[in-house]
Amino acid sequence: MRTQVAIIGAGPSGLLLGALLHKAGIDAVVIEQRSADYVLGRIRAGVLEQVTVDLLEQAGVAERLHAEGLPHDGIELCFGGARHRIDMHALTGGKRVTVYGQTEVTRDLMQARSAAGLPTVYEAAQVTPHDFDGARPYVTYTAKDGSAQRVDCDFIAGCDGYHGVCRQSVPAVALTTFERVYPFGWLGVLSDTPPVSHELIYSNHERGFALCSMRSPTRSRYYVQCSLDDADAWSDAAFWDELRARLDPEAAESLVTGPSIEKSIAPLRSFVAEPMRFGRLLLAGDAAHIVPPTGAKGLNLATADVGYLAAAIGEHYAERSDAGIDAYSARCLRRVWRAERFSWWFTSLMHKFPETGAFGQRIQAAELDYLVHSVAASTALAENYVGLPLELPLQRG
Ligand code: RFL
Ligand code: PHB
Repeated sequence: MRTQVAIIGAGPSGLLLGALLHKAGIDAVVIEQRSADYVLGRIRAGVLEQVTVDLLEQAGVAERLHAEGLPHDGIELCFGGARHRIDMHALTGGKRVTVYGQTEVTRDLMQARSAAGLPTVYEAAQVTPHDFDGARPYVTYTAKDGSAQRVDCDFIAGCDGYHGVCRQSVPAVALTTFERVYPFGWLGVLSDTPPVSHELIYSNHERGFALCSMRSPTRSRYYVQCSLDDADAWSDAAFWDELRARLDPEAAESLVTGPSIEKSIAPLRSFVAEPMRFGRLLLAGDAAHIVPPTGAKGLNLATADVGYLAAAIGEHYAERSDAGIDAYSARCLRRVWRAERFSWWFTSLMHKFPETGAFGQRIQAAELDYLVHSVAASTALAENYVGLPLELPLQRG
């Protein structure tokens, strides 16, 4: 098979890239190692920046997002037994975020892809990128029926997440990686219960961090900071008790509990691999960088990379210019490092770090107090939370 762009990975990065390239008249094949149901079963991010919404619109897949997504103008910070609202909308001159699950984004992209008859290969084994340092790269894989397949292409997009094959195919000497692993995880629970508050609550508590989020007016997503043990060790009752203990009295009182639909522990990590381009292999999303989820930046960084990448590939074909491809890595990394900084800062501010002791807790309390009482400090939080701009004209092709 021959295509212009072979996309490895059918997560949000790969599917969105496929949709944006299709809009620009560029052929792509998406090759995914898991089944479509498995990909849809992963419960992950829930908050979309305006940049992500704009890109989904540009890709023509924002109809349901506009109908069902929940626009949020603020977040609440809970500490010292009380909640304090950060009015992001007022502080950023009218920007907001949209609460809409990654599962739904992925479902919309999958449906649009199959409705347009675009090729996606699921359950591909031994997916391998080849010869990306030359002019004729290709990807090989074993199809579900056991047959050996080869896709010749102009570019390979590595959208295969943190554990994917693309970054691992790059010679170690060509890569520099930066990493911080946090000594705790997040235990997440999804439940068909009404959210405790109509905005997200990020709580700093001496027992540890907690987050109250949602997927819809009838479905809640809650997290508590935990040790990296097995999620099975947590009964639903133990989870609800722990969450309640970390909220202010009013929220604790009004929290509606119910059976968990999903319960899992996610480790927290900051990670960046530089550069993001090796000849004709371009990495995007979690394949190149990971942030701890505290600032809700993971998915949004992935879509921003893809925005830059789709524009760069579009420029290659429409204008016969590789300026965008050449600038791709540096452009992404500038924005990536700013989001890494924000996610690290927000994680450090909100979580319990045993090693910092009572001094660290007092410093966090002082910073939170400053944050909610200083317009300058809350503006910096709001500006980063709603998302930094993409330095690119988005509408092309
Ligand atoms: P994904 O979503 O990991 O998709 C990569 C896809 O590539 C496939 N793949 C391969 N395909 C072919 N061949 C191979 N060798 C392959 N290896 C892997 C995988 O099966 C998968 O389908 O990466 P992408 O598209 O870059 O999207 C990034 C986002 O998914 C990610 O940043 C966020 O979900 C991060 N994240 C969260 N972000 C938030 O903003 N808020 C959250 O609450 C949040 N929770 C999470 C998360 C990430 C998690 N991970 C990665 C463990 C919770 C978890 C558990
Ligand atoms: C979520 O709804 O899953 C979510 C929201 C905000 C975050 C992280 C996760 O910062």
